[in-house]
Amino acid sequence: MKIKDSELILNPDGSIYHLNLRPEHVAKDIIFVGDQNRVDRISKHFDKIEVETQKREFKTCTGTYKGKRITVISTGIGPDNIDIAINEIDALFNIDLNTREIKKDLTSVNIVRIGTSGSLQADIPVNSFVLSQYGLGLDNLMRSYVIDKVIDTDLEDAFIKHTNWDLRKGRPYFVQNSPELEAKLESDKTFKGITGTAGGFYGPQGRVLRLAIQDPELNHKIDNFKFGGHRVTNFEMETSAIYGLCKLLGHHAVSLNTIIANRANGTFSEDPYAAVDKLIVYTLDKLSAQ
Ligand code: R1P
Repeated sequence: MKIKDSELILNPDGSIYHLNLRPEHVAKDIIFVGDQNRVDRISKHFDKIEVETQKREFKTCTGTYKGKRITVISTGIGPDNIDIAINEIDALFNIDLNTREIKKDLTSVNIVRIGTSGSLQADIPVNSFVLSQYGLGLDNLMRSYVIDKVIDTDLEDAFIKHTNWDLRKGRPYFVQNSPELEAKLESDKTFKGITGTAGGFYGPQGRVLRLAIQDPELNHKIDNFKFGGHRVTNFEMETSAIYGLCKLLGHHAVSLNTIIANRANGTFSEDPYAAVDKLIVYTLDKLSAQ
């Protein structure tokens, strides 16, 4: 069935609406970053640059690192941008943009997020790396899709009970990463756990400046939630949307975050820039390894 012009929007040069990319511009190994400036900090390590483009917060560079073709895309802040980035990347691979029909043979890509994040656990210090085994969506984005087959409802029910979660804020959901991609990216340098994805930076992550928050005890309840050996390690704003959309569309995803703040003991990295650079080189080497 042909997808209508209003639903799959293309630019005059045939590129997809927000990302400004055509199918030949994107590698099957894709790195997501939040900050546009982080794209150059990754691509400066490339042997060769093939394509660079930017529209709004979506800045892209495709090139090779140690012979491996990799695309880096900045998504800006938040799960709403992840919805755009992953749906459009999937369309570039799995929808024929000329006929506007879904292809018969679908392609699966790898998506690795290199992000920054705040730790909720005192024993996961600033400058360390966290690999998210699950994304915990506190943001509602995935509730717009049919997600029953990709969410862990046992974790969900236990979390709602433990935190006495107010369901007027929506229903939290848990989605797993790609264990195959985790095996490629893990090492003794990576802490592992559940990453909470919030739909905002202040109130939704329990930060109080001038506004009172709905549940001042929530962060503490989240940091002592335990289920089957899992605990919530960190907070950021993209992982659960990446995991949910990739699981539904058949792509592989892992989120890696540098811890720049420790919310449990109130510390902040003295050099977050250097800490992120270490995660960049770590990830490029792991992704390009045979
Ligand atoms: C908030 O400051 C932003 O930083 C974190 C959060 O997820 C949010 O996007 O990640 P990035 O550094 O990748 O943007």
